[in-house]
Amino acid sequence: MQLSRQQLDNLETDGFLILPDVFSGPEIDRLRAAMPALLAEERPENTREAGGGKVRNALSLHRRSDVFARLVRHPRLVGPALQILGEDVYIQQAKVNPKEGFDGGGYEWHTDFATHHARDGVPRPLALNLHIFLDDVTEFNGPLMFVPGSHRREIPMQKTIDGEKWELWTVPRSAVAELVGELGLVSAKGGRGTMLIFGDNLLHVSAPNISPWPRWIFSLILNPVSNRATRASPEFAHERDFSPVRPLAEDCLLAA
Ligand SMILES: O=C(O)CCC(=O)C(=O)O
Repeated sequence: MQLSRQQLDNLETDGFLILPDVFSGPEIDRLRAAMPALLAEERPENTREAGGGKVRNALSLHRRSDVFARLVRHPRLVGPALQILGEDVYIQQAKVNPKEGFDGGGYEWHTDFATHHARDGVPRPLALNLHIFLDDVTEFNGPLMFVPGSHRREIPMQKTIDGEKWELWTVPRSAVAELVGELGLVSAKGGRGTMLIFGDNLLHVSAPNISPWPRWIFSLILNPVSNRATRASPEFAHERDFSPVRPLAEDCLLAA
């Protein structure tokens, strides 16, 4: 899959791009069918909500499941990333955030790069975060919210702890108020099968899911091989195989 000139311009201007109907119903069903067994595993790659509740992030899924091993090499994910970055990329992180109805926690205001830089030693904010919506994502069930154009600004950061023990560099609320006042806020909504792309420097947040509906998303972070991590973090937080990802065939999710 290749993005149009207009889509590339929108990504450049806003820092994110929402692409409806990229993955089909049967493809999403195939991914979701693998999840109950993965979520039932007691292992460090399944982080938990604060207080040890439900799974918050199910990480390293491409090393735990055949269907996710194929998904991270899917041409509809890898093609646009190669097009945008113009160089080889490796898999930095692959996860599902299963933000359950009533119980799914939120995420404080942050840019991904602050953590990638401070914790993992990634030199530059080039990584792309590619999401696939495994449920309809609405204003009710905890969508990500972006400050469009914030990826071009210098934003102050502070170190905090997310979930039970995850390091997350967040943005002081005074700086958030100023940026949102000036640039506004957009919530990333879309039907099941929507794909979302956003850059490492984009300011974002998501509220807890207090609706009755689940909001599961798959998230793949692809980073240029030339921009690889220089510090070793837990492998599920930042994968250590820096070999270039090569796309598989269009039908790779349903063929096997
Ligand atoms: O799953 C969410 O609601 C937030 C995810 C997020 O902030 C991220 O992928 O950087």
